Amino acid sequence: MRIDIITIFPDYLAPLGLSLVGKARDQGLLDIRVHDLRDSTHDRHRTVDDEPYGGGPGMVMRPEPWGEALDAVLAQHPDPLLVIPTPSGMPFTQSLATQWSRRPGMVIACGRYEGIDARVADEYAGRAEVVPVSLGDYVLAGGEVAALAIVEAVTRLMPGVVGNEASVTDDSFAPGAMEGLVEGPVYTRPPEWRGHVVPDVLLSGDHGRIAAWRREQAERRTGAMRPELLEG
Ligand code: 6GU
Repeated sequence: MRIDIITIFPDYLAPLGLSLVGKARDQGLLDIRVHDLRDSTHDRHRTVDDEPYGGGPGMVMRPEPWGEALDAVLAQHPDPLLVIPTPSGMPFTQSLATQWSRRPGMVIACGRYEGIDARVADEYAGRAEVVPVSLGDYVLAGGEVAALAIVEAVTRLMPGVVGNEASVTDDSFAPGAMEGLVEGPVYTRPPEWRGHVVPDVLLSGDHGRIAAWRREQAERRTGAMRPELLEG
């Protein structure tokens, strides 16, 4: 999979050299390229922002650098998907991560300030699938942290990126037996730690009882932490 990320803070994406994603890059499963938006400016101060038309606080990212950067990068994508992280986007879900993990690649446009001039998304809607996405109902200072989250969620679903396939299919939010529930508690050795014991059932070797217990724990935790998931 080919992933291009455009940002004014390329160093923010350094963690993509680590862990599962870093290993997948080393193995040639993933081709991630991070681009500095300021390389697509032509003024002495490498300006990427300006005041909002209509007034108001903060600054808006100018369309011209985005146009130059996106023209160059999208031309290298046969089936272009343009992801724009923004708190005003659609929720980024496991379902989107699964769909995107089956694509040849994506471009992620990381905005800062109050966002990117809206004409940029309009311009590329004719040439790419443009998807504004949000991680949740809070405001980050820019799209870079969201890009890290999206790349990790998508690429760990690609064949060969996570060693144990079951650890992907058993995820909270993965389609399957526990669909719609978050995972319950997990335990490993030792059987007693600081007076806290591992539930007996997990040591019983009775796979039927263990599965039933895990299901009940998942329902209990979902009710406590995410009651809205139990509606409908
Ligand atoms: Cl995707 N971007 C920004 N800037 N803030 C967010 C977000 C994204 N998701 C939640 N808050």
